[in-house]
Amino acid sequence: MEIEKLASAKEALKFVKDGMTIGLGSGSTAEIFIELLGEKSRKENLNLSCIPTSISSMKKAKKEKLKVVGFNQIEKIDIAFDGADQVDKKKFLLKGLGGALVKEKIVDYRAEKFVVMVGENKLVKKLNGIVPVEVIPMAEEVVKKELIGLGAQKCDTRMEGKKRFISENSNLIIHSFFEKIENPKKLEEEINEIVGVVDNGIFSKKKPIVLVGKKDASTYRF
Ligand code: A5P
Repeated sequence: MEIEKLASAKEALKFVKDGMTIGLGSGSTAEIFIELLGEKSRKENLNLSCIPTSISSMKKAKKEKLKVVGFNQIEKIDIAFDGADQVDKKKFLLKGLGGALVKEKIVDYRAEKFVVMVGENKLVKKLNGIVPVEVIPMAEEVVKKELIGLGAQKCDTRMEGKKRFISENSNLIIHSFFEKIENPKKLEEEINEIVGVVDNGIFSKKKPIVLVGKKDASTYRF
């Protein structure tokens, strides 16, 4: 698994050019990428500005001595690099099992180029399974009912031990389970139309460049 992640992150590094503003995703693959980016930036003395999608990515970037910026300091995001939980044949994504989906979508959707780094184990024919949905806490139960109305077989509030998991935006995350997602675009929109939903883990509106790492450390792109 690690070999696959490392291979895709190494390949992603080839897209980095001096002067770029870079969106940094979240999760283990993104963290590997951030480490490699730090090394490259120091070695080649690059001038990069990085906008992270979670506190952990921000901490990692700072540890790597990368310049961390916010939206008020930049004109545009040249490129964003992120992992994913599933990628289907049309390059629709499921993301957010790390709980950072809202900030990830804010950054990834706005980037001029969006690069997704995954191992082969993340590839599926059709998206299926857990769709994380970030909700305003008071709407927790009503949103669950409406997700069931949209076809979810099950909805559980994400927990952290015995307590509800709280996102970095002070919201709850509902793990809604969809056995098969026939139309990711439609479902992404329908879920986001539910009043009380902040956003969900289906990423269908920005076509990424997908870099797939294999067990033998080779990569391919689609
Ligand atoms: C974080 O919220 C997620 O969207 C991650 O990008 C996703 O869970 C992939 O994580 P790994 O790179 O750790 O598999």
